[in-house]
Amino acid sequence: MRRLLPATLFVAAATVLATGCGGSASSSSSSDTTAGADTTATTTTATTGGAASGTLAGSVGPGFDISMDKTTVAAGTYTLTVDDEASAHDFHFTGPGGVDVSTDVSGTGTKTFTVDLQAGTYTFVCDPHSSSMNGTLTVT
Ligand SMILES: [Cu+2]
Repeated sequence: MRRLLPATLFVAAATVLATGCGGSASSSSSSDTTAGADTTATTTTATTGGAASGTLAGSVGPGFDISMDKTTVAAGTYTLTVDDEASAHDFHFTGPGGVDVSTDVSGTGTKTFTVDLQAGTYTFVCDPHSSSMNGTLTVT
């Protein structure tokens, strides 16, 4: 009987140690839950950062007219289609981010450009008649 007593104490001590390990495992589970929350936050950020996109239509000529179909758009990537109907005018679009696209003054027809628009003010002009043939596009 006296020999069993120390053995029982040893088992009890081992059980306490095992429980201690179990406690550590629970802490790890808590960390996993936190990581899950981070993943959710990342997804939310990606949704918020999703840039707008769409189409813009510019027109110049045949008279001394130049225009764009929208005056304000959200930042994003747009397909700009320009209808140049005059051999005396061009449609020159410039602004933030190095955007600088243009049709030819002597040429006519439709030209398509892909432009990455940032918040700010973009300008479109007919270069030979920029003082009277111009307009702006506001990007928010
Ligand atoms: Cu012009």
